[in-house]
Amino acid sequence: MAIERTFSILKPDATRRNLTGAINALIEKAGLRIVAQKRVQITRAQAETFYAVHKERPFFGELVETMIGGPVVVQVLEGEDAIRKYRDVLGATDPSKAAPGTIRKEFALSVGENSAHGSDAPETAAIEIAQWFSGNEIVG
Ligand code: RTP
Ligand code: MG
Repeated sequence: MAIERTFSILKPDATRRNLTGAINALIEKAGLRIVAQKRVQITRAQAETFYAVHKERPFFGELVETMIGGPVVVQVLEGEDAIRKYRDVLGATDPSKAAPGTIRKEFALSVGENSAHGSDAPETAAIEIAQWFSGNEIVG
């Protein structure tokens, strides 16, 4: 399996409850390396662009409001099979359906406040990483 990079966001519900370290511990325990990380306040325009794939969905407005409701931590994670592995560590979108030990089972409050995002494919990972980090901010 190739070494990959994926993009992660620790969402406002996680920063608000001071859970970024606890989530990072699960990320690192899974064998993923945090090769870039910064805390930012996302603008409305950035949130709308980031989740543009969902713009026709009924939850889009609520999703944007939630993502701009407080600071987030954006990250690049590196490791073997990183995209799939991080999706496994995140668990199901709905925390009530997430497996024990996953980030969303352990920490998420609801579908809307589900603590973290992970890219879903190599193409989206590349786009999302480039949207948030310049090359010299990523140190593998
Ligand atoms: P993410 O993109 O944040 O990693 O989450 P995901 O792939 O597991 O789920 P996705 O289908 O991409 O949905 C993006 C985010 O929208 C919110 N959502 N709300 N109310 C609802 O039915 C609903 N469905 C999705 C979630 O916060 C989800 O993470
Ligand atoms: Mg998604």
